[in-house]
Amino acid sequence: MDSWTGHEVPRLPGTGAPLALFDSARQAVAPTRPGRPATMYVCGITPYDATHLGHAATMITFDLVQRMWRDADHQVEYVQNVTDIDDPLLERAARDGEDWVVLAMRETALFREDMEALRIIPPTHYVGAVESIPAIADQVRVLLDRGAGYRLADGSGDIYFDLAAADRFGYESNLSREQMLVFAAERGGDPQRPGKRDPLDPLLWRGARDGEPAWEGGPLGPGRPGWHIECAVIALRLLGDRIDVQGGGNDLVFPHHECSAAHAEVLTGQAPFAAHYVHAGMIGLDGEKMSKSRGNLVFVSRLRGDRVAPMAVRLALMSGHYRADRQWTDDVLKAGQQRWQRWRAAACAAAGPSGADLLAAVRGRLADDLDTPGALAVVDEWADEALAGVGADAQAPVLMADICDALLGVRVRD
Ligand code: 5CA
Ligand code: ZN
Repeated sequence: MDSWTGHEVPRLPGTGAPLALFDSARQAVAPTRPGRPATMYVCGITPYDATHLGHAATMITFDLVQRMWRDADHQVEYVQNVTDIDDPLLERAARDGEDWVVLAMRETALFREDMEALRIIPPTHYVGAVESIPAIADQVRVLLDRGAGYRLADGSGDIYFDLAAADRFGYESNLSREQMLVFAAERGGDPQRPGKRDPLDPLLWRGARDGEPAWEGGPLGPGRPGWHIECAVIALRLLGDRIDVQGGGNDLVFPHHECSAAHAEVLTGQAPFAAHYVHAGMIGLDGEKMSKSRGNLVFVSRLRGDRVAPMAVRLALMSGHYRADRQWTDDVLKAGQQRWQRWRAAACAAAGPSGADLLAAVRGRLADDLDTPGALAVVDEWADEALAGVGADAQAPVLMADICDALLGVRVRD
């Protein structure tokens, strides 16, 4: 499907810094060693509601990865999906008496607008689950043929992945089996379902049900794909057998990314599927994770409608570290707005402290597991000094604007 429209990213002088990121599998910060091209897959929205600040924070995180890689002269192939067929989407459409296709199209269009406003560099490929169904069905067939999938004997037509085929299962999330069972039940799995070989076996193909959309699956029978196989197949098709970064929010650590990796590894015979599994913290409101099911959402579009500058929203979300679960509050937004005003004023100063030093410091902070609080503090200090008339580098304000634009995605000059 169509991605959104990007913008020019200024080239910065000198060489970018090599990026290190925390990998959930190794539980450590490790350097990324991108191949040619650098490859990243990020789990995108299920479009049954508008983009909220949690989605925005996660998309900004991976936008920063892309910006750091580009700055270090890597060509980046970035794939993001849209889960445009899934139970929650169908349930919402049914609740509101709406056509699920129209609902998904509308919310995806709004997401694109929000991403543009937040200056997120568009993915190279923006891919829907529905348009990928033939490819997914094909790979489910491969898993079945290899004995890594089985059909439930209850006549439902449902096909499950056999975890016995995945000998490394658990390496990505590092969870105990007890924890896995809890998360599987909470996050779209069905550990209680009778007839499965292992309660944790994930669904590969859901047989057609009355009143639900279904697609031809050839030997699979009519139905629709499971969730984890969707992301595994889209990533493998467009990025190859091994990717540099698999990304998403930390609600996807298990079962989603564990199962996607298991599917991909059985299909390719190569492990690990991703060199880094990178997870953004959850944005919450009033002490709870922001989520569609809880309904405690702050929409990016609502803030835009209230004429809040998207750059101030972006700065507010970057004021915390990407891995930290954190709360959205009025004070966080206010601080983002004030910072943006100060930076804009400083970018118009006649001179300031060394631009080269500022560039090295911002690169250094971001290279260290995307330390945005550190990077913002470095720019704050430069801005305070420039506004106080400290420093004689007359080129620095222009370079400062380019640094904010290229590395942080924040435009401070009109
Ligand atoms: N379509 C699936 C992924 S394949 C999905 O999780 N969709 S979603 O709409 O629920 O979330 C889209 C992305 O935003 C995912 O990467 C998810 O991990 C992330 N996300 C969801 N809620 C939050 C939140 N409160 N804070 C931060 N990130 C979030
Ligand atoms: Zn996904």
